[in-house]
Amino acid sequence: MMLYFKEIICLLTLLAISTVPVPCMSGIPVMTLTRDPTYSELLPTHTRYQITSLQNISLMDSVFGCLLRYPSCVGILHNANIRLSFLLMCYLNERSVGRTRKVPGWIFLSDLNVCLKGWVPFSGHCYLHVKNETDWKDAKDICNRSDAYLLQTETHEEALWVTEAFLRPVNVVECTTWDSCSSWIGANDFSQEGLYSWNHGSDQFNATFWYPDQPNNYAGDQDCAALTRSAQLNDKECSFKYEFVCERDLFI
Ligand SMILES: [Ca+2]
Ligand SMILES: [Ca+2]
Repeated sequence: MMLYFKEIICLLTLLAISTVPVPCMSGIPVMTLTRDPTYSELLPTHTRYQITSLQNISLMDSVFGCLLRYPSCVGILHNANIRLSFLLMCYLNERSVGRTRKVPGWIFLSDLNVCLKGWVPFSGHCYLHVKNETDWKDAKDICNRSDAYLLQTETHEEALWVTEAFLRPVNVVECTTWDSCSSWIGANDFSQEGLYSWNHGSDQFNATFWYPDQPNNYAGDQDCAALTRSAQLNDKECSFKYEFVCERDLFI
């Protein structure tokens, strides 16, 4: 009971919307929810990143739900006028908000310290976009040196989010072909041609969202996988230079 009481005190402190991180007792995630004035009255364009919507709910109960019931929750969009909350698995950003759908009464609270500085949280993991173009092995090594691993897009939902959050949009001047401006991911078919596996951890490679007619092992020399800007996968020469994304567990 005392444990529960302490958690409530901690969360009440968070609700003061302090910009100073508030230490919580060990055993629950240390999170500081801070209002983000940039997106205070805007609604997300995409609904697929919403964990759930909560009707007839207070801001305080929304915070409880985000912190204690949904490990992938990193942001809350709340409208006190209509007592409606959306729990979000990612931050709002320039590409994910609808600037023409301005509706009064919304506030957005983002969690600012579940990831290291510069890393972006999404659904239980932290991501770092490295814009330096490098070959697959160097990309993997750079991620490993940061206690992370090269992007592991197990689901299409994750691939869509990474694409929207980091990769340059289709048709920008410097990205003239369907596979240019892709990002390396941590998968290869080194051990058996055509049989892809993740180079980190023990998860099975179940990704099915290959670009049409890929992997094609073009010229017999494509053994590393990349994420295209259409959020699909392609096999590519490992010596090719792409930008990349590192992934790691939440910093909690
Ligand atoms: Ca191959
Ligand atoms: Ca290919």
